[in-house]
Amino acid sequence: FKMAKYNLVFVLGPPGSGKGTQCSKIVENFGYVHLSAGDLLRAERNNPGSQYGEMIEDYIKNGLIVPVEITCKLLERAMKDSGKMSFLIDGFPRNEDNLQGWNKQCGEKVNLHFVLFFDCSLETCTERILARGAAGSGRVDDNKESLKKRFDTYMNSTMPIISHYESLGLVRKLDASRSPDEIFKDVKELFSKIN
Ligand code: UP5
Ligand code: MG
Repeated sequence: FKMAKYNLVFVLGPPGSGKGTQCSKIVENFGYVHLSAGDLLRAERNNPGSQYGEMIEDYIKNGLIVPVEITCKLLERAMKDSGKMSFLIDGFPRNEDNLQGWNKQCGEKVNLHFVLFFDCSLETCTERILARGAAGSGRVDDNKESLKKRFDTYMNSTMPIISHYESLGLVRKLDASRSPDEIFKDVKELFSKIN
């Protein structure tokens, strides 16, 4: 007897590289469920019943990574509640704590197809995010000061996780500085090859 495993793709890349944008397109075309760890944390922060609201707000404003126990619990719950089996996990795992916690809590229950890595210069990402902030995104971290901290965290904590998956041969790297449609052409090819 073998338990059915969740099908998984992790989606990583710097802030503003287009993870959310491409995930929406993948959902439309390939029927995956999109779970953005950041979106789940923001929803939890806005949940008046949550004991973690203030803490999450603080971490996000400072571009710091929330302890994995919280993020993992939110992801696991969303996976269960969806009733589905195939997921894009966007913006996670972002550091060693995330990776260890995830492997311990969920590693056995999932089949990781690959890690989709959106490679994009920090200059391009900055332009996109500051434009989004100026247009009224409402995100507390779409400002110059928070963005600098988000980039620091990305360089110091998330890049090593991407290297880790690279050494396992699991990274699919795409040039994310192009237009959304151009990027999606390559994304489509990768997903067409699954199964
Ligand atoms: N845009 C998108 N693609 C474009 C393209 N090809 N050309 C031109 N413009 C493009 O896109 C960003 C903006 O760029 C949008 O305006 C879009 O229209 C435009 P988006 O698709 O939103 O990019 P994305 O990579 O998703 O950017 P996001 O800002 O969401 O990235 P982050 O990784 O910073 O945000 P996330 O929500 O994942 O995390 C936020 C914070 O939550 C983290 O800093 C951290 O504090 C916390 N967090 C954790 O603690 N743990 C986690 O596991 C996850 C998050
Ligand atoms: Mg996003």
